[in-house]
Amino acid sequence: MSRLIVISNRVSVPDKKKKDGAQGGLAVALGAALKEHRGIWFGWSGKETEVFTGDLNMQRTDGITTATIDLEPQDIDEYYNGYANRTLWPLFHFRIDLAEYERQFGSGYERVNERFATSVAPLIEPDDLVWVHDYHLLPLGKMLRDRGIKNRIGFFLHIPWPPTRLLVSLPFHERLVLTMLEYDIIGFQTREWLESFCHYVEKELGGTVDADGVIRFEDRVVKAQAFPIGIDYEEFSRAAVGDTARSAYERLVQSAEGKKVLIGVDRLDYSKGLPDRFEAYDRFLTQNAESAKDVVLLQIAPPSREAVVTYQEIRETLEGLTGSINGAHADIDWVPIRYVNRGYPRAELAGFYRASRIALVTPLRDGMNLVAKEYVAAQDPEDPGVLILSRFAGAALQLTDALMVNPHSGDEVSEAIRTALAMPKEERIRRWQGMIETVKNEDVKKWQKDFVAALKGS
Ligand code: GDG
Repeated sequence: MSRLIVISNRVSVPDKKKKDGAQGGLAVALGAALKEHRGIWFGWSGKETEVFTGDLNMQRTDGITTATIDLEPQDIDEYYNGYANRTLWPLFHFRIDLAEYERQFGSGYERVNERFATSVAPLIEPDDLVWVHDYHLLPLGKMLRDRGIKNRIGFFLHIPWPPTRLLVSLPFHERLVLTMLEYDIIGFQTREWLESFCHYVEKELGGTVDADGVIRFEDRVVKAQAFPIGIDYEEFSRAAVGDTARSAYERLVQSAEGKKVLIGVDRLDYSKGLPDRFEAYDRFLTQNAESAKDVVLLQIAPPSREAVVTYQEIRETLEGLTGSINGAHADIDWVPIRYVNRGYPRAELAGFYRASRIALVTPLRDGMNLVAKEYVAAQDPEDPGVLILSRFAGAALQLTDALMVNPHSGDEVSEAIRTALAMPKEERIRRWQGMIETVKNEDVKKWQKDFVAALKGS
């Protein structure tokens, strides 16, 4: 069997000793694939070094080999906080108003991709399969080819691919996409992002795309395909009925004092639509004064990318909104929004999901969104809650039994909250049954297997 070399910005190894299961499904799935294929996971250590040396820190943990490099402060500024998170992330989430096009970000991004390529290339043996992840490393395939790597190389994009008319606002967009055509296979979360990519290749580069997603451009042949990512259903649904989840469940139910809990769980990121969600909830409270005190919104929002100004701003906006909404509606014995700026262990999250009658998953744009799938997996089959889901999340193409909303419309979201609260148990069960089949069958193990099979060319 070929070895698998996984390359991503950061390396995250599943840690069995962590009883709370603090690891995400992605780390678990990639970890399993690496174990099976005796592979190596390569990426940035998350640490700084004064001068880049390219020295590899190799470790073997629980059957998985990791290799990491340290980066210079300037690399982190320009590549990670700069081009990845201030240029590509907003642009790829359709926010050209927030995208910053600084020339040094672009050169820092290329420099760090070169550094990745130089450091990882010596680890790659002739039969290895190479799997590159996400927007931090779009051009890595080309840089590996430049170093003589002839192996099968695949790339998976975890976030949306923007429409051509937005992507062309990026300086040197052609140069960036051309580097991607050095991969053998390119994976997207959904058909929608796949189609946007193919549209760009045809309209801007003059390449051709056949019905099977095979792209031809000059002497290159690249397969493009959708591989919707899932969660580790087995692990998560088991966690939802474990001891930790049960105490978290009890804690939330008791503190809610008979009120129905609406839950939101999101990294604190402007793509997740949190201000719009809070405003829609405010509208619901105003329009439904009689039932308002029967509900409470728990919003868990761990901080993210705090070095980037737009992330500091979204935090301030939410603090202001929470204050004004709570100030306007609260009473001495009730506060409508519990806004929590911290993360919880996964098993506790599972208990919180199970204790919540409604999940509000309303991103303005999202590659997939795993929270929607986790919420479904954590429900009690006899008395499941209702998923209110943004039509702009990749997950909306799969979880078609959710209550679908336009997250920009406060009226629509407020109406969906009312509908969800009044929904008879039979309808909740029927919708949940439709969704759980997908969550169970299209899980992260299937995603990983499908991608690796495609990468092998089988
Ligand atoms: C990117 C794409 C795509 C959140 N709060 C806590 C916590 N989380 C976990 C959730 C979930 C994960 O973080 C978030 O995953 P999402 O898919 O919702 O979103 P992104 O972080 O933006 O991920 C996205 C994904 O990549 C995978 O391809 O679906 O579209 O943007 O698992 O549970 N976990 C813990 N405590 C928290 O408080 N332990």
